Amino acid sequence: MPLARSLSVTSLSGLEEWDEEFDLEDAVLFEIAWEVANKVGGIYTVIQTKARLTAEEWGENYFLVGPYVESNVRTQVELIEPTNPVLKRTIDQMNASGCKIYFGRWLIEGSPYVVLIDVGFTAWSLDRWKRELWEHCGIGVPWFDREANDAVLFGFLTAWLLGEYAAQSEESPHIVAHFHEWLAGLGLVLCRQRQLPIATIFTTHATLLGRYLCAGSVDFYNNLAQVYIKFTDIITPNGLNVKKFSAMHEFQNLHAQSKSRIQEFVRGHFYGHLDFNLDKCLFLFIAGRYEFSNKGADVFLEALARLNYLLRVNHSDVTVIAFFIMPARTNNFNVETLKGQAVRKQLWDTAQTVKERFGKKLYESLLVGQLPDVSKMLDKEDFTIMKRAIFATQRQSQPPVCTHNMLEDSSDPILSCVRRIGLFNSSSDRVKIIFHPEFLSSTSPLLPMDYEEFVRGCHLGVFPSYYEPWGYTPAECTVMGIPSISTNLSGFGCFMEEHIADPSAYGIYILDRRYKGVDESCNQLTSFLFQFCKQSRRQRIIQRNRTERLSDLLDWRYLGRFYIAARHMALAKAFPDTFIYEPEETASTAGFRYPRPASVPPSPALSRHSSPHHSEAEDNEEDERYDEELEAEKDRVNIRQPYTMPVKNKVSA
Ligand code: G6P
Ligand code: 1S3
Repeated sequence: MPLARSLSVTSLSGLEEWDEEFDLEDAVLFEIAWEVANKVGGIYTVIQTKARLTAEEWGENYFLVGPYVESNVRTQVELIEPTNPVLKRTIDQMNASGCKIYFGRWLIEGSPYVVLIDVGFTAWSLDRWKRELWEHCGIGVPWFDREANDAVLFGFLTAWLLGEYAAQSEESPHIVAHFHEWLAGLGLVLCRQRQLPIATIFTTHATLLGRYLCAGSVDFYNNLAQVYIKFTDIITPNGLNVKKFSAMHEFQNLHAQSKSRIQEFVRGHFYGHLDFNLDKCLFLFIAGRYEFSNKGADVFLEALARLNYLLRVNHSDVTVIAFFIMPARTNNFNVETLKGQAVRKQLWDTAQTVKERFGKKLYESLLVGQLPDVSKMLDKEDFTIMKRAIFATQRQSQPPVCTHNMLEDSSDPILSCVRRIGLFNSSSDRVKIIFHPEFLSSTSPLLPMDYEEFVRGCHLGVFPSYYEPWGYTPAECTVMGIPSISTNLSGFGCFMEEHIADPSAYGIYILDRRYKGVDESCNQLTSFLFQFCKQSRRQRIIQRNRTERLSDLLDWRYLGRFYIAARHMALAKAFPDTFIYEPEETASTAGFRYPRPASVPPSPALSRHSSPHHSEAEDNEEDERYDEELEAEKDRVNIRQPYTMPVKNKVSA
């Protein structure tokens, strides 16, 4: 009996409402990745954020398959008995044959089912499976490579699972198996080699070849034609689960709250050197896998040195603090950094003590009906406590560039570059650097914030990547209403360039790294940064509003359609008698374009300043004008409906 499932995609501002009903028959979807319930990098974000939409579409017939990692399961997964009788028989059969397979619900939005495979438990089969791989597929795997060994075990076990599921089914089922990245890819190879009756999809998120060639001295992009031998059926842009706040400006409030926490950290880090105005301080950051040139940290540092020069010669009162959040090998925080936060805490405690003593004297005075003698409110002891606290803020050295003790300090690429360009956090520098070689955590004694809170508190994310198939970091900034810089060599940058008429007006700066040399790209980046520093607070607020309005474009509710099209394509190829694929499904995904914002001035520098010289009346008048313009922009986006989605997804045999 065919099961009818309906998918309803709610209206997105400016993007077409998409409501369709289609019949997936008895199809079952297995989505297989090493990062299912196992955070390693960006693939985890893809799977985890997409789960809700996919679960809505496939319901009880959607299974994620990943590795069993006890610590992850303890915190993220509720183990249960398999609900689907065929899958239960499959797992029971495999467990009876020497495997250890678990079933549960992943406790994330959408609560998808997960099948978790303990690859270590079947490690005794490794040599046999490697031999089979060599004999049947001509693929050799070195014996000492842990990652490759895991990939072999995971691949054989997933192929076993899929084959067993097909065998246990009473009628021939329509199985779609979607594999992510090479760590899961062997499963697909084996499905094909064993000729399992399964529709298969493979998504690559990055290639090792590209990563290594780009990080080396090869002119990768000019030789792409020679290394690129396989074509791609569909490009599936990565989406996010966009959180909508009931109050439109809540994300602006969150920015202010998180920024004040970063400011608190900066007060400690720069103790004794707080000779800059924190209210005029802009927080920039780069974050991600520590691949110095692939992620563009080299270009960022160079541009920061040039920005420092520009801000100095222009006597700017803006200070830029650039955070580098990239994990490297360390042995914990360094003493000077920890001391900074301890000194700040001590100053705070001192101020509280003196305040209490002051308050007590004030109270005593009022009790006897007298106004206090203000000159006697602070006594000698108060001054001693305060002087001692101030003495503690003296330091001989500059505020540290790096928050941790690096194991490879002398050869570390960021530190070596900082030494070369001389950005040592001295008083005369308008650009300061903080390298935090560890991912952020809300339990850190130094900067107790998780990544999302930190991003919200910053002003600009800078991701000048050279090799970046997609790049989640600028996308995450966008949905939080934080402007960012990406490049036309990143999937995200190209996607935004294609869909937005004037990206920089929306706080999406796209650096040209494709047609410009490194020096020219550095100049362009410097110019973006310098222009950004020249914006007034009001201009930044307006820009953040525009940035946040792009969220819909990055929502899985919109981007999920590419995955849906991929599955239809795979089903139609494997089961042509039951499913057909309409090529318009993907063709219809092109074409949408956010128009230039109606209120945008030709350049942000031409927008008005939030200067104290403005009268309140002027401010109100301008506020109203901007509000009207912002409304007008929204209307302009809303009336554009250029999409036609497929209506015919399936025909029965
Ligand atoms: C948000 C808050 C405002 C605050 C502003 C600071 O918009 O709602 O109250 O003034 O952030 O912006 P800035 O770009 O200077 O951090
Ligand atoms: C890859 O992770 P990376 O940082 O090694 O996959 C991500 C998810 O698809 C993608 O956003 C990124 O560009 C790739 O490089």
